[in-house]
This record gives sequence, structure tokens and C-alpha cells, in this order.
Amino acid sequence: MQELKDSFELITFPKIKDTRGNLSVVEQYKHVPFDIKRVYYTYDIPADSSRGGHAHKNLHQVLIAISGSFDVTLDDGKTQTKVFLNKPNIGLHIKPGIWREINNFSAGSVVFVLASDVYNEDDYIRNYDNFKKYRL
Ligand code: T46
Repeated sequence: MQELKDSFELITFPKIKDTRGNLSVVEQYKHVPFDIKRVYYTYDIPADSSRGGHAHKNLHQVLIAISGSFDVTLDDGKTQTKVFLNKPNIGLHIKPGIWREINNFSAGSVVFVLASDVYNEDDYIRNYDNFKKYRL
């Protein structure tokens, strides 16, 4: 399994500015290194909420703070790092095998996610002890 530092990356999407406002674009393979098979988003999130709390066996995802801000804590079972997302043109690519927790939500924050596959509960590891065993 990859080390934590090799298991995520920040991606800067194009930002096309004009007097009407900004436009950002995400294309599969050009800006994210996978087929985008699913898009989902969480919103109306209470400030003290914590989401995530699981890892994926095969899924790649890119998280974007399309509105507001939040922290994403990434964990490979040994070390942790925290990434603050607050820009709609920055995506956090999380590769498979990494535990993630999302919290510290600002008011009105929206977590927008591009995923490499359709929803499949069998791809989740939702128990931290099982995740540690999986990472061994
Ligand atoms: C992740 C973080 C960032 C579906 O039916 N279809 C879907 O595509 C998704 C994502 C979820 N669901 C159902 C499964 C649960 O009954 O929606 C419910 C809430 O899902 P979950 O508790 O997994 O939500 P989060 O916000 O904790 O996690 C989600 C993703 O599931 C996960 O892959 O990495 O966002």
C-alpha cells in the first residue's frame, strides 16, 4: 500500500475569470486522473457535524469545497494529516485505502465529490479496527 503522502493530491482546476464571475471546469483524464462515474454532494451540514469515518478499497474520489470550507483528515492507519479545503477551484484527490473524516464545516458549506465508480457499499470499510487490519 502507498504511504500517506502518496495517497492524496491537491488538484487546481482552471479558473476562467471575467466581469460576470469565475468559471471552473473539471474534465475526466484532463483534470482528474479517472473516469467520473458518479457525482454527489452534501449540504445543509451542521457546523459540528462529522462526515466520512470510513475508507474505500478501490474508489478514487475528488472532494471540492464548492461553497464554504471544511477540514479533511486523512489517515493511513499509522499517520494522519489534515487538509483544509476552501476554494471551489481546488480538488482533493483521495486514492483508495485511506481513512477520511470531514469536519469543521463553515456555514453554507457544500462538499462536492467526483467519484471513479458508482455507489457500492461493499467498497467501504466503516470500522476503524477493520481498516487497521486491512492496512497491515
Ligand atoms: C466519502 C465521503 C467524502 C448513497 O446511497 N449513494 C451514494 O452515492 C453515497 C455517497 C451515499 N449513499 C447513502 C449511503 C448512506 O446510507 O447515503 C447515506 C450517507 O452516506 P455516508 O454516511 O457514506 O456519507 P458520508 O458523507 O459520511 O460519506 C460520503 C461518501 O459515502 C464517502 O464515499 O468518501 O462522503
